[in-house]
This record gives sequence, structure tokens and C-alpha cells, in this order.
Amino acid sequence: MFCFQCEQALGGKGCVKFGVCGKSPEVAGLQDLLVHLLKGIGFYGQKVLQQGKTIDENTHKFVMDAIFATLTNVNFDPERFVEYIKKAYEIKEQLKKLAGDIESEIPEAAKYIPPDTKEEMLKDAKKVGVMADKNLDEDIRSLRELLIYALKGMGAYAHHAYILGKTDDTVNNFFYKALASVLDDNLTVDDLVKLNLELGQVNFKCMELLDSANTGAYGHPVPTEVLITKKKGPFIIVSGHDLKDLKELLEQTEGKGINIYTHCEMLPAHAYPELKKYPHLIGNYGGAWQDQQKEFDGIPGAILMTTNCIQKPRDSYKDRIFTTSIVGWPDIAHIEEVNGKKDFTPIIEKALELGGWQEDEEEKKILIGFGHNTVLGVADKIIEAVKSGKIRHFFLIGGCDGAKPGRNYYTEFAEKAPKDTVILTLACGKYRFNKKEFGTIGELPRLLDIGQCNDAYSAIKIAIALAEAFECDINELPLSLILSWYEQKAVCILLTLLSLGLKNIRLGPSLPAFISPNVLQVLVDNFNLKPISNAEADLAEILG
Ligand code: FSO
Ligand code: SF4
Repeated sequence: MFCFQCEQALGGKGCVKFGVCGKSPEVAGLQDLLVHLLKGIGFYGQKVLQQGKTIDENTHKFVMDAIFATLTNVNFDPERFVEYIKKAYEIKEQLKKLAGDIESEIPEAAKYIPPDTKEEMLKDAKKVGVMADKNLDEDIRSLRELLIYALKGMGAYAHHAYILGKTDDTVNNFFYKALASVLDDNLTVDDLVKLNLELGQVNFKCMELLDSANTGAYGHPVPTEVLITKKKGPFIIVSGHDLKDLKELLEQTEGKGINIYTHCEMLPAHAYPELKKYPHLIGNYGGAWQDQQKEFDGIPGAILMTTNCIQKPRDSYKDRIFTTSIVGWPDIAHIEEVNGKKDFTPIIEKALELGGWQEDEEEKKILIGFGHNTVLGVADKIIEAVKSGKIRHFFLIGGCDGAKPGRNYYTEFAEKAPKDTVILTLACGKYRFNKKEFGTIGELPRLLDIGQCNDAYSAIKIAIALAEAFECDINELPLSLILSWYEQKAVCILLTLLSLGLKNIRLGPSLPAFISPNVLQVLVDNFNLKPISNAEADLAEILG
């Protein structure tokens, strides 16, 4: 196997024997083969679109789901990938038929016919991975992989919007264009840089779609205090990013005496009016994703993983963790959707059987719910505070958390940020500091939690609105972006920020292994992208 798509890539280079994330060589091979087939789908899909024909929604849905399944920490179940591969072939053949006669050369990925068995598939997988073409120019490889990884991230966002009924053909059609382009040997480094930035723009649209899907279904998030301590009684912990799963579970557990806790990226759910109205949505449990094995160990409740990030379940909670949707782990119970509905009875029964915590803990709460609607609702006060010098600077300290050392930088940065600065945060990296006390500036809390990584759109919208209010370029705002990345959703968000012209972003804890030195230089030259150094030095440079 060879995989270097996430920040945990072994030795900062790539996983070769087994994934640091827990991905087996078998799953890695099947994912490579699935991506190979998706490129073939891209080839025919792009031809169909160029002929002015349309592609049906089921095909779009398959493409976004299948590519999402290959994102880090989502699906580790080989059997599910065998199914995806078979389905991908069927879809490719349908698009081929729709495309009719093609005069240009047909790439191998578009001609490929997968065998019937997993064992045979694994033999083919060896020929199609990231490093299959040893002679490929390293910058071309780097930019092609950047495009594919960012597409995985966009697949996740498109999936979340789709299940809430929001879909857009600019977004859907771009999947085929991007997948087809990585098969095109005529594309130069410049062409591929442009395509990556185009993906950033399309992803902005996708995130806007997701924002309207979430706020349309559940209302705009409002400032909300969330309990972070245990309550007596049976419980279910819900992790991942899927608000629809949470909503369905809340409905199905109403009046059953079960408390629902959010975990990791589900924390922002407490701020949505249509979710917070359920009194049994009781609180948030634990820290970021990489602490789950310790925090779920022997827990007397049930767990539902709606999306990434799942880690290998320990024996002590294997019988009480459930996956749904795109998430998978071999031999872990999976809840399927049937006719648009999910039946969570097995989780509910498990939670009741386990009985839950025996005592209440002393209560502690944190404040969340600062999406664009809330923040821009007090824009006049914020602008006034900036003009009068009460607010000197804004820091967006956002992105993913992870297991590797070097992430204390973000905690230190937040702690050392002067008292006249405001910290905006989003995604799971915030667990490094979101239980600390930062105080207020006037009535405004110094720490504003914007939401999930899926809510990066909200942060961008706030920045654009402030730039308009101050009649300045977004790069002239007293705002610095201090980002942490782990997986591929962060990659597409980064491309979105660059495509909007944002400069001087600091990125850590380390730079992606798939970015070649020349590609990095392009990002440095054009966007002044910088690796993080140490909190004190970076703060001094920004504020100096
Ligand atoms: Fe975190 Fe995992 Fe939201 Fe990521 S839970 S690391 S960017 O998958 O999705 O922030
Ligand atoms: Fe390694 Fe990350 Fe790939 Fe997992 S996803 S195999 S940790 S590079």
C-alpha cells in the first residue's frame, strides 16, 4: 500500500505497511481501485456533459458518496468497498453508453473492468495506486493528488447538503471534470494549479449550499450554553457531522428516558433551534476524535458514528458502537437507511440495557453557537469595538485536531493571544482550548465557536462582511488565519480560502506530504502560505 493523504502519513512521507489511522493494506488497495474507477466515471461523465446532456441525480449521489468513503477515518470495511467498486463499474458503463462513440483516446481507467472477487480486485489494485506510475513528474503527481483529496472533502460536504435536499449542478458536474482531468496527460502544472483553485471556488458554492441546507432545516445557530459533564441515566453518544441522523435519533428517543450527548464535531448541534428544543439533547461528551478509544473505553452507554472520524473500536466497547451512512468498520453493527428512514432501535435497546452513568457530575458548561447570523447580528458592535481600539485583532484558530505531537501550538496560541484580541474557532481542533476561560471584551465573549469544519463558510461570510463594512480588502482586515489540518476536508477548505485570495495563512502542525517542494513554492509565492513556527514568535510577527 501507499497512502499519504492525511497529516498522519508515516514519517511525514506515507503509510506503506499499514495505515497509522488503522487502514489495512486491503482497504487501501480497494480504495485505490475505487478511485481508479471513479476517474473512469469522470472521463465518461465529462464527455456526456460536453455533449450538453445531463447526468442523473443517482449518479451524482454515488460519486459524492463513493469518494467520501475514501476520506480518512470514514470507512474501514473491505466488503463495503467491494460493493462500491461493483457499483462504480455499473455506473461507468451507463455513462459510457450515454456518451456514445468517442473519438479521442480512451484512458485505461475508463476501460477498466473489475473482477468479481475481492482477491482478484486486490491484485489489480497494485497497478493503480498513487505511485503506480513511477515516472510521473512529482509536481504533476502532487497537483493531481491535491485535486483528488480536495474532491474527497467536497464529496463529504456535497453529501451532507444532498441528504437535506440541497444539490447544485455546478458542484455535481465539477466532480466529473476534476476526475477526468487527472487522466489527462496534456495538462501542465499551471493548468492543474488553476483547476485546484477552481475546485476551491466550486467548494465555496458547495459549502454555501450546505449552510443553507443546515440553517434551512434546523434554523440559524444561536448562542447556547452546553453541559460538558455527565448526567445520571442511560445515554447515547452521537459523533460525526450528520445533523440529520442526530435529529432522527432525537425523535426516536423522545420520552424513553435516554440522554443524548454530542461528541467531537457534533457539538455545534446544540445551537440549532430545531435540535436544541429537545430537552434530552443533554450535553457534549469528551474531547476531539483522537481521544475516543480512551473515552469510550467500557462506557455504560451506546455510541453512534455518523461520519468521520472513527478509530479502531476497542473490545471494551465493540458491542455498543454503531456506524451509519458512509461510515464503516468490519464487524461493527451498521444502521442502514430503508426508504429514507433509519431505525435506531438497536442503539436505543443497547443504551437501555447498559443503564448509563450512576451519578450526576458537578455541572460545567461551555458557550457555543456563533455562526454568521449571530456574529453579523452584532456586527455594528464589533465594528465599533475595532474602531475604538477595544478589539485589536481577530484570530481564526480553526481546523482539525489530531494525534501527533506539535498541536500544543494551537492551545498556546489561544492562551497567549492578548486580552484585546478575539478568537474565532471551528472544527475539532478547538477541543485543545474550548474549555478554558477567555473572558469578554465588553459584552462579546473572546472565544467565539463558529461550528463544525462544515461551517467554514460561516467564517468566510463573517470575514467578507467585515471587509465590506471596513471598506477594505479581506487581507487588510485585522484578522489572521491559524489553521490546523488533518484530513481532506481541510484540504478543500484551504483551496477555497486561496481561491478567494486570502493570503498569509499559517498552516500546521506540518505541511502535507503530497505537496511537492515546487508546488509549495507556488503557494508561498502567490499566497504567502506559511508553516506555523511557535506561538509566541507567530503572535509577535502578526501583531508587531
Ligand atoms: Fe475533525 Fe475528523 Fe471536522 Fe475532520 S472530526 S478531523 S476536518 O474529520 O471533519 O474537524
Ligand atoms: Fe496513513 Fe493517513 Fe493514509 Fe491513513 S489516511 S493510511 S494515516 S496517510
